[in-house]
Amino acid sequence: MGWDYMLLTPEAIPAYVAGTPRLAGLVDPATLQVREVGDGNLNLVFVCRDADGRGICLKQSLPYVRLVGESWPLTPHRATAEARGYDAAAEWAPEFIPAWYGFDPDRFILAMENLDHETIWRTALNEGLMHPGVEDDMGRYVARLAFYTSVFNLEQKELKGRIAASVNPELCEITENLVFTEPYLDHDHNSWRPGVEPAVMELRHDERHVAEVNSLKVQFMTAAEALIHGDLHTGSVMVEMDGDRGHGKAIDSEFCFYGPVGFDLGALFGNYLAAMARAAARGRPADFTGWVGGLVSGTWAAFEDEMRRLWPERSHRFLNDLYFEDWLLKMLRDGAGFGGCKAIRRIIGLAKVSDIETLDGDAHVAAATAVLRTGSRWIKERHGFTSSSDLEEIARDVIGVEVG
Ligand code: SR1
Ligand code: MG
Repeated sequence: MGWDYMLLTPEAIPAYVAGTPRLAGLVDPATLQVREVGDGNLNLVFVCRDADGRGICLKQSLPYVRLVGESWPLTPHRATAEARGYDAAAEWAPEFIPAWYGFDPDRFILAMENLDHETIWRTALNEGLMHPGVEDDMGRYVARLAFYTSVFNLEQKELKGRIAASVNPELCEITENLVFTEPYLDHDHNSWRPGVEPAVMELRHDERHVAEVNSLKVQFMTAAEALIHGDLHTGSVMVEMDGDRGHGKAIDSEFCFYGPVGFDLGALFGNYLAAMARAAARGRPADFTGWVGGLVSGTWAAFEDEMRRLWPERSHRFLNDLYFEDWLLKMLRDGAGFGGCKAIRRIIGLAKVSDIETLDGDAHVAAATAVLRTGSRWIKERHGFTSSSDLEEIARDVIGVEVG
């Protein structure tokens, strides 16, 4: 389908803001300075600041995948899904997202707080910068959505209505293909450097590995547990320090839908794994590698703590405490499985990560291989995991340095 809506330009934004009542009071359109900063895979992103220093960020969906170009059309309604994610988080987890200024459904434009003074977490991790506490924030963010948008909090008809309204088939199809399918097939989207080939082939010829990935894919496609972010990698988190404590805000929820809670945990875990492998390759100091090596446990502990805090508020008393303990263990194991898949796709498939891509020569091969092997062990061994340290111990063994 062709799409007919006006794309924003830096020059057009002051008039757009002035003509949009919910935005006009936030900044002074007459003195607005605008920069296009979209360096992601999909969208246009504009950061704007007025002469008094007041800011706003506008994000507009393109009708195609920016990473590839107009040859890959993609529904701009992904902005509708992103708005749904922000609406939910603004209600239940507002401290973990940018201030949310609403959605223009005719032009697929999202408006939010300008975070141009903050850093993308992946960039900070790549540079060896610590933001301790962000891993805690993200665990609590996942927990809040998991609790408040699920059967734990919502009445049956409300829940069914939300599940139906949140289907996001085009974006889910990208994930189904890029995360769970293409890495295991010959596909134009795939590439790797020659030294990584043995580890790629190990995965592809490992029937147990592929069967477990199949199982995780079907779970991703069918388990409507809660409204999830859907793409919660370290490039979807903005970070800043406040004294000794780092703070994180989740952005870019366009893959949002009712799916498995463990998929959001796994996105974090899998990207922490890439950061660990990079930290080892770069020979980062012990305080940094120790912190990065403990991110999985940090996020898990915060998730668990937040869920335990919320559990007594559940609206359905038939959900008993023993069920909850089983559910928590399942989330840990799901996080490990999805985390393995998310890490592996970033090595083999489309949309690789700078953590590993910017390493050269043997360092790249060692880090990429370690991510593949750790990811595969997380996937295959997850059914026996009882603690987040199980994931970290495997990463430490495979990467071969002291992390965590
Ligand atoms: C075609 S979009 C490629 C990737 O970018 C997003 O961040 C998602 O992870 C998606 O898989
Ligand atoms: Mg994204």
